[in-house]
Amino acid sequence: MTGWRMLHAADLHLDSPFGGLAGLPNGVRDAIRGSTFRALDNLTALAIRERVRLVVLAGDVYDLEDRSIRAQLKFHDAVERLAEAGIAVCIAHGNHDPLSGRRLPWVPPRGVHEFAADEPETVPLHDAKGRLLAYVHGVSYGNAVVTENLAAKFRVHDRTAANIGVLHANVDGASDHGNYAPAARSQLIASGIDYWALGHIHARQVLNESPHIVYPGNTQGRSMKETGAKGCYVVEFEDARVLDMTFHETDAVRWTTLEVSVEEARTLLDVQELVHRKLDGLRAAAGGKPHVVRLVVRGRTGLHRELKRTSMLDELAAEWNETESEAAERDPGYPFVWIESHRLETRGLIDRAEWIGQDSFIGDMLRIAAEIRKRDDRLSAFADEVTEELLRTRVGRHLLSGQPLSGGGRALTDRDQLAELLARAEDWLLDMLVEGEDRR
Ligand SMILES: [Mn+2]
Repeated sequence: MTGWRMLHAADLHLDSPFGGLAGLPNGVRDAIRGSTFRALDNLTALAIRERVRLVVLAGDVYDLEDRSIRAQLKFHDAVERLAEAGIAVCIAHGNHDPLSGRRLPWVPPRGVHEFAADEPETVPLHDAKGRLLAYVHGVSYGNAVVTENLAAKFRVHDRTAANIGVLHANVDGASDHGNYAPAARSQLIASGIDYWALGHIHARQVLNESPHIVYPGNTQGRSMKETGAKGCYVVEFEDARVLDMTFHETDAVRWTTLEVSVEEARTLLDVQELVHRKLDGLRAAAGGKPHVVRLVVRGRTGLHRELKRTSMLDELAAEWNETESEAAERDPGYPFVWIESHRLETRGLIDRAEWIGQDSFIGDMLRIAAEIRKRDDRLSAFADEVTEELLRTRVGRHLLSGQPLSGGGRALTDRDQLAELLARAEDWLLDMLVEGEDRR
């Protein structure tokens, strides 16, 4: 029996342009601009440290068809370091880096293979003693728009060794990504491939195990749409069998949304302390990695109106960022936590019992809601009447966005979900109406 390891990464998007950084201080901006390259360095070091036999890269190594020279030089350098360490590298190009793009002349070192376009190629992989470990099958995009089912062309001819499929593809039509090289999961399962090393979808996901169908996600987040840890998988094989796989972080800057509840705060100073503590906590938790943060302050609090009226949160963010920017300026390795944007989503404390007894519009509204809540038939009548319409509106989406409710866009049928939606609608109206009353 032979145990061996493979590193699977995709969507490196080297030299991503990162729009909208113009206003940022140099230290922060430079770290973000350089992050895709730092992630590549982390990946290379990881492969060597983990003694992998093979690195597979499943497309979008570069960010644009018109790949930058800097990106190509850095990538060639990384691949050469891997080859020197005796690691085989197989590269399939995708929609962001098709073979038709502008390329520097480069003769890949021994043990490095770039798959050709259109028809899958098969590369045998051996260990240091010359024993066969695997067949690596893969295909690149010839141009940026490939709508053909490339996965259907993969052929397994020998199952005594591991069969690995390297492909940039949209499996089961994930709607938020371009539908390139569309393939069905069932088809991949039936293919005879033991491990599908996919790229294209930037969110990490394991679609199936034995055979494995895996998107490792991108190696570096590039905006608030790509939050959380980013990296790659190290896969452990025993002969042809996948024993285990472990996710490793490679990102150099982490994008994240930070929600801070200020329900326990009694004063604005408490709010500041809570927010500061959470921001510092981020830095500590990720072992000193810089962060770009979308800050959301929420919770029911007696401070709600004061927070809304004053610019306290704006000032807090500005002061925080100033300190971070100074530190990043002094030390390029400083793990800054940069507040990219902030949002106030607190709500006021409302005495429901007092309002429900009053002869007023608010009182009527609360009594009607209580009546609906009491009986299931009324609740479903309420649902029939409003949800279909409501969920098509901005208000409806707002009400749904607080917590995951399944059935977005469709009528809700589950009783608990309906009750929850009703409660949210009631809270929301109450907040607006009570504030309107108070202001008079
Ligand atoms: Mn991509």
